[in-house]
Amino acid sequence: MTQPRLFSYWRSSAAYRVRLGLAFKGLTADIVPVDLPAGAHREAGFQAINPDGLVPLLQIDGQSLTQSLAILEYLEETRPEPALLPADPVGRARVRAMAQWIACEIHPLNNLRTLQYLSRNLQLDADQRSAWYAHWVREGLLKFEQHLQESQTGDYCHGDTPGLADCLLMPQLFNARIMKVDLTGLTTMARLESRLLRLDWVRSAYPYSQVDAPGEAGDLGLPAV
Ligand SMILES: N[C@@H](CCC(=O)N[C@@H](CS)C(=O)NCC(=O)O)C(=O)O
Repeated sequence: MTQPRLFSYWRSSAAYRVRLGLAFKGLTADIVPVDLPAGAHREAGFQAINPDGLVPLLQIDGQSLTQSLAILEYLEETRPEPALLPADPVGRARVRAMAQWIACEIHPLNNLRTLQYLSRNLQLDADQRSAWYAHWVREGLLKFEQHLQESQTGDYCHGDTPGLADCLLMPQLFNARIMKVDLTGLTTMARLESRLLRLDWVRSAYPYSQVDAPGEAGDLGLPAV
């Protein structure tokens, strides 16, 4: 079987989600870096592969898959073990709600093209742009924290094994850190994050473990992995 290929960018949170899902399932993929800040996703070569002009894109089983949540669900359906989703319908609904909280409520407000529109079209300066970013990310993470505190069921987002919600939370937290968002009070997720960062499969998917990552994680005060 041909090894999967993942079009990725080291600090793309949507690509990080898929790297986590693949690593969790014990799958290895060839990483094809797409340099988003340089605009590689808008060039003809990548557009021919993904006209959406977004990462991640996963080539697997002879298919080209887009949208990180759809990709993770595909992996779950085709490779059920280990499971990203709990067995019971209520648990699955809870985990999917947490995943969508990040994918639908937080991430679209802080992705590259949104931020570029703020500065290029609306002429916001760097401080205003950062304030936009920090506002929406902190507000979203506070709500996620509240969900965790009210109904956390174990050592991870749901129960005592990591799963889909953790694959969404880790990248959003990483991005928040890199953008220096105030994480005060987000104590439950900080605990989950440090627990997750001890796992080999998480470390292999971590942005600073990627071939296209620059410098040292320590430069940004990030947890060393
Ligand atoms: N909902 C999509 C989001 C994909 C997305 O926005 N990817 C970002 C990187 S995290 C991207 O390619 N951005 C390019 C741009 O905004 O121009 C998913 O979950 O896969």
